[in-house]
Amino acid sequence: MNDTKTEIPNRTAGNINSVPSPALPTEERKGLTKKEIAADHPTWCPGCGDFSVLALYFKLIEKRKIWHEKITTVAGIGCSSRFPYFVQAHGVHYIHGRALPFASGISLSRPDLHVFVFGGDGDAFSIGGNHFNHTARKNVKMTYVVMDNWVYGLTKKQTSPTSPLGFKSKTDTWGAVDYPINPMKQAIAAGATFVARTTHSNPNHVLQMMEAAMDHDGFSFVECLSECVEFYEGAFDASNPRKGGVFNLVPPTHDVTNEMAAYKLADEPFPGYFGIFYKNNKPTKNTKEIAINTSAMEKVKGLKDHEILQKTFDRLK
Ligand SMILES: Cc1ncc(C[n+]2csc(CCOP(=O)(O)OP(=O)(O)O)c2C)c(N)n1
Ligand code: SF4
Ligand SMILES: [Mg+2]
Repeated sequence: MNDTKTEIPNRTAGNINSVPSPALPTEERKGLTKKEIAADHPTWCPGCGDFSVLALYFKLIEKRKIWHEKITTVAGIGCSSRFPYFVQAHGVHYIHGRALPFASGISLSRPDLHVFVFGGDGDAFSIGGNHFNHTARKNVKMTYVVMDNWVYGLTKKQTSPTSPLGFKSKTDTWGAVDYPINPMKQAIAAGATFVARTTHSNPNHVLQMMEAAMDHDGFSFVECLSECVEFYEGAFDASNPRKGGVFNLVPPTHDVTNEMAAYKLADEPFPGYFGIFYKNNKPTKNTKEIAINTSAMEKVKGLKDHEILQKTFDRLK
């Protein structure tokens, strides 16, 4: 058994690069270029909204000079969840709906990294619905961007939990009859400590929201409308001024710390508002676990790993 342990530095809020990488030199390094971050050519349909989200993720990494070893990109299954394939960095394309528990493990064991999770409305709110609620309430530090296209794209047009009433799909040929969920209300009610909404058709806004989400010390959730041009064309036209719609920013008078006000904002009919709806600074699960671990390690100070194991076995006798 290895008795030498690598100290994993803890990052709270702020600049990801401010914490030195365990095995790498700490001298000033150049930020990555898009060429160094882009991997495979995305296989999305031409015109898919997901391209915009990926391009802005690259921009975020470039702008904030984040190094490969400082981030990880996690996803479940779906068109949107192919995301990690297209990023030249550490990442995981995991099981459908299970991206958040996997990401929680990374976040809790490597608090010096920033964990980004990308996925679709089906992945987040159908099969992954419970994981969404529990990760939010635990306030595990990560950024979750849900690319909401109101449909299951990868499996070719089934009703999703965000499809509006009347939407005709392969599972609802006469039109959807089940009431859709409201992702913003759900995130606020579940206890997410940062809740924002944006749309692929406004790139500057997407970048702004991803940056603010990354800087938040806690579970940050961003709903990003991302049009599926193949199976739900025009779904978000009413939110796009270039298509005759309106893009309304969250009013400057809105108090982001007021949960009830955020909930009310989320209740506005489509296209609603875009921006940060809710934000608070509750301690994260990461911080709490570090405190527990530190106090537990204090009790076994000076012991070798096999002696700690032996002590544990002795206690079980
Ligand atoms: C356990 C399991 N059940 C069902 C599927 C089939 N499946 C793959 S992706 C998907 C839904 C994807 O929809 P969404 O998350 O909205 O992503 P999109 O393709 O729209 O980006 C389903 C049902 C699966 N891969 N695994
Ligand atoms: S099917 Fe829809 S969501 Fe999937 S890549 Fe094509 S346009 Fe995008
Ligand atoms: Mg979808």
